[in-house]
Amino acid sequence: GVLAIDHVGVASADLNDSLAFYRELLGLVETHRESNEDQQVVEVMLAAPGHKSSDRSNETEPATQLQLLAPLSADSTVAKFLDRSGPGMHHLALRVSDIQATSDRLLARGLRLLYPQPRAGTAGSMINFIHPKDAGGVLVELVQPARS
Ligand code: CMX
Ligand code: CO
Repeated sequence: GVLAIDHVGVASADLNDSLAFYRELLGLVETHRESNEDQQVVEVMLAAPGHKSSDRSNETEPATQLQLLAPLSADSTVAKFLDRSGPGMHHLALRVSDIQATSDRLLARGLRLLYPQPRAGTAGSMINFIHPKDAGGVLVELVQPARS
């Protein structure tokens, strides 16, 4: 089942602008950064200070994070989103214990997943997406974290 809200994805036309806002002005802490060639995005993960993901507390569960997304190329899905909608909220990511089991349950109910098999997500996780038309207008990402 769903364990937590893993992250909220925000599409950014300029990562430096977004970091000036969320990191410098609002004080969120950068926890991770990577390029995902498969998704054609650069992503920066941020967490509130004091949460485990920012390495400043003893909490056992990782915090919900903010995922800033910038396109690596013009054919990135995030580039298409920015062209059509401009920068802003892009997706809601739910952390699941077993992405295959969750996918099977959704598929059995007739919901559309975007990929036939999970793909590589942040930090070795496995991800898939529920089509926004089958999720009340929200692009919902399913994330099974890498085993720690
Ligand atoms: N949130 C909500 N609705 C969205 C959406 C979003 N992010 N992106 C598109 N839509 C809507 C469109 O507005 C459109 O609605 P209308 O038909 O009413 O206009 C509908 O979905 C279908 O749009 P489309 O043009 O057919 O599809 P797109 O080419 O825009 O692709 C999607 C949409 C979801 C299939 C594509 O963005 C995708 O494959 N996403 C999954 C991968 C991804 O988002 N990667 C980046 C994040 C990686 C990560 O989190 O690690
Ligand atoms: Co995401």
